[in-house]
Amino acid sequence: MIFLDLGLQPFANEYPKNTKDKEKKYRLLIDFNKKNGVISIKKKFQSNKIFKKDYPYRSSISKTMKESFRKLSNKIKHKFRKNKILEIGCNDGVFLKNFNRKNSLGIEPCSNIAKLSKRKGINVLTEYWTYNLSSKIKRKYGKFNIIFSANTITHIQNLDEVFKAINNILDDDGILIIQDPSLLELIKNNAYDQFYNEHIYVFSYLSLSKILDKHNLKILDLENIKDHGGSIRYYIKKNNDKNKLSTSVLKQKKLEIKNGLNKLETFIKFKKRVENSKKKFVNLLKKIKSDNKKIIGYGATAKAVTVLNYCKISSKYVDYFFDTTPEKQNKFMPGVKIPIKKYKKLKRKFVDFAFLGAWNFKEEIFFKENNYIKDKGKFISHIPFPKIIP
Ligand code: DWN
Repeated sequence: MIFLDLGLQPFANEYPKNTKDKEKKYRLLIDFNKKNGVISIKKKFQSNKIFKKDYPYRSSISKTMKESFRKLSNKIKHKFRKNKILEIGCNDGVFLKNFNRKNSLGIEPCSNIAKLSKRKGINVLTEYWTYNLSSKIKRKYGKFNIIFSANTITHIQNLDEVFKAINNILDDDGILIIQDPSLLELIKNNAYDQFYNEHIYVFSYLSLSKILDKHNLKILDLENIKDHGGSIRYYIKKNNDKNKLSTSVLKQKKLEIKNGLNKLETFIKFKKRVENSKKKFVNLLKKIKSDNKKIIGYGATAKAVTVLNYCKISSKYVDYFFDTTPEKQNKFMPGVKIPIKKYKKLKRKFVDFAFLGAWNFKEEIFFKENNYIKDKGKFISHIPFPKIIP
């Protein structure tokens, strides 16, 4: 059942080089599956249409994520004492660089990004995650006792194949660790910008556990983490009656039921809040511009592409975006064609307001821009509702 229409959208990570470049567009509709509670985008794209040889997103681009993956690596080494590790969607090696190169393997289909991992000495296969690939890997490397995947599984259309392939090469006693944005946090934060062509699914514990059930996999433990505006890290094993569910799993299940994640009404209420958010955001920008102030964007994120195109915000409101990613600089925000410039520290002389495209890194950004804040520079965030901060 479709509950939200975010309008005509371009592909999030395809930054045009010129304002006249033609872009592919699709209608971004969000669906609630009454049977299993899965939230997905209606129009689903195959991985090879999105993750190609010039993918611009690098996971190591923020200190926050580097630190988060470093801490997880230490935990895996000390708590699980398992040493043969496979990562699905290893990006630039931000996680695997913390492990012994001999016992680890990364899968990354975007060749430009895989190259960055290889430069760190990591063994990487530039391939899409499929059942055939898992069989090929099993023949060459055997099974793995840790399989990790961050912000990747939700990007692959065929979940049955994803988990069949994982089952094929996970040791009987192995652990699958996956982390992705939490549906509960998305709903609480009105973070509708987590929906775009790459985020095919947004999982809740309730929906993911149902999908895993079919594959004889069970979530035994989970952690709510701050990554990407609120994510859940799931610890999953092959189903075995001896394995007990942790209290955190039971707590999450209760919380999601209490917050109605299994009911369509919850998402209809969410849709109304999203529509309100759009009105407030547009009015806020209009008011600021009527006072002759300058607004720029901070972080040319995939999320910001959804917001700008849904709210129809062009360079009439936001002059340009700053971004630290070389692959995005000197290009334009998809759809609305706002220029993206190489990042420079914010200066009050040039900027009155900065719209936080990368709101998920608010703490890191505020720390970096403390002089701008001291000089009474302001940020705008649409999360959890449009407002000026501080
Ligand atoms: O799931 C996905 C997530 C993990 O990454 C992908 N589908 C695509 C991507 O989504 P995103 O673009 O919304 O992710 P981020 O991590 O919020 O992007 C941050 C952007 O902001 C990067 O382009 C780097 C930039 N940035 C910056 O310019 N200055 C980030 C920080 C912290 C900064 O200080």
